[in-house]
Amino acid sequence: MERKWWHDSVVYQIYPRSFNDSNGDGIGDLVGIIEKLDYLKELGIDVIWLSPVYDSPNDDNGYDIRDYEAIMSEFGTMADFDRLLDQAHERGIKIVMDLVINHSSDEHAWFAESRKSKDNPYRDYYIWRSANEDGTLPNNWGSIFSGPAWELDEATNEYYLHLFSKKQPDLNWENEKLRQEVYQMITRWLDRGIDGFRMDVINLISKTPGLPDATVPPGALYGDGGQHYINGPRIHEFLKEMNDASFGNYDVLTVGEMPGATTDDAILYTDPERKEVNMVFTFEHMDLDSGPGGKWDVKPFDLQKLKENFTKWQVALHEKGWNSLYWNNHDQPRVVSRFGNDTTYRVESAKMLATLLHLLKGTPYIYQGEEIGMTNVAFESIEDYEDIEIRNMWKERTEQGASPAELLRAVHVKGRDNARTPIQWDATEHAGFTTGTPWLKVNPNYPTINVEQALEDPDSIFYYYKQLIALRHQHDVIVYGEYALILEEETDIYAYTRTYENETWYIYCSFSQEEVTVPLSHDTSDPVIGNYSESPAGSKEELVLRPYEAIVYRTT
Ligand code: TEU
Ligand code: CA
Repeated sequence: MERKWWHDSVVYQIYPRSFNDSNGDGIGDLVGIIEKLDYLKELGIDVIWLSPVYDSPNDDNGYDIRDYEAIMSEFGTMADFDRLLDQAHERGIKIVMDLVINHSSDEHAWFAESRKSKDNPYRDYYIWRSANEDGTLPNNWGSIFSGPAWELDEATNEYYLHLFSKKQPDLNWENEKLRQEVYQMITRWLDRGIDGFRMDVINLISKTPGLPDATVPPGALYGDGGQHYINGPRIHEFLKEMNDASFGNYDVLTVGEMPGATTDDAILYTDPERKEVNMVFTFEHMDLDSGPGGKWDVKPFDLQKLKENFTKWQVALHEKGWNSLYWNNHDQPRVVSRFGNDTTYRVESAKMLATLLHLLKGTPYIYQGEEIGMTNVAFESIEDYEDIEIRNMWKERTEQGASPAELLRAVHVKGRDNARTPIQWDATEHAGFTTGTPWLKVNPNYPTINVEQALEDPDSIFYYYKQLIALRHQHDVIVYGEYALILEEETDIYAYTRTYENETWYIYCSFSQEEVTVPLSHDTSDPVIGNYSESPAGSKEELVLRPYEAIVYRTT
């Protein structure tokens, strides 16, 4: 496998709105990020992925872009951006931008033109259809943010497609002119010196021609349009074309966010020979605790399913392609609350989960606050939530007669705002995030869980992440070693090996609150890293793992 700089890199995702506010308006900003670059340098990460910082009316916090080549005024100016890029580069940190090109904002100049008339030169930049003869919507697809995927625009009495909110009309990738404009925009950012792109729902850009109706899942209000837009008919052609015309000519990182991509799809997307993208974000492990009713249909976490899923991805992409590794992002609940234990064993389980993920093969992504073990939040009132996905879901389901108490419970477990509460920098008011009023309330646990505390405590989650990142930089076995699942039948343990040349690493991770004894087949005199300060008990044949223990051995 040809070595690439992003093979042994660790990425840190910043959601700028919630990261650090430098001017007291309650909203994180670019200067706020610059102020914390030394903190990230201390952690040891290689790359920052910036969630969107482009001009936006913020219907979906920047995932609705009004101008791809201007900076959101709340976040600062283009000069601030260039300074951030320089200051990061000076510290050896690269910057990857979010690229949201499945849709734009309805306030984008293209859409303003497009909606004016049916013969406007920009009409075909978006997906317009008239109602069916019987007056029904062009098709039965639902929006991912509730309601139908079509919105009537009165100026021309036609509907436009929006897979997300009404303020996020889908771009028409069938239009060659639109595609070329997008590629030129991408190239201008690359020429500005950025180091790559995280590509928002990029496998949704090609829709089945004719936009046929989709099957309606039992109990659902709308058809599951995903059948006609996930990994659609021209997706590989478009990605290859984009790669040729833009980022393929630069030594940058590209990661496609790809709901519904299987390992077979991922091999096609990430095989370097095919020149599409470097890696994808799969959703499969994020969907393991959801039932057939979707993300709000909360199911208990099943470790055996996680083991099966990670193993499938590790094995499938070993020879060809590349994995990305993540527990968290701005759309997902906090992992320590989700798969760990955020009460009695918060520190242990956060470190255990970090060990499990960071010793796998692929490029790890850390989401802001994960490195100090930030947890989910449970606001008492729906009014305290800002996320459009939560708000739209709430409106639709309460109108359908769902129980508000049950919905609120689901929001507490799965809502995206769990990840978006401001970063807890210290124990002062509003967690040191802002001197004003934060745009979203801080998690009330900030007096105990915060960066200042973590930096003072040598045993903190922060310093554990720092060690894991450093290990990846030092050991090829982590970067390139072959993966194998071991102790498959142990339902509370995730254990695996990594082997490279003559070296094998053994990774043991316990998800149990009790002690668990597992059989041993190797020497334990040389532990690499673990989340308890004393070595575990046991013998030559057995290892006794304490609650949420993670321990790593190596043999050569
Ligand atoms: O997310 C895509 C996506 O599929 C999510 O909306 C996901 O379905 C949802 O969060 C699960 O609850 C990307 C961005 O990461 C997200 O923040 C945006 O809202 C979305 O695209 C639209 O741009
Ligand atoms: Ca601010």
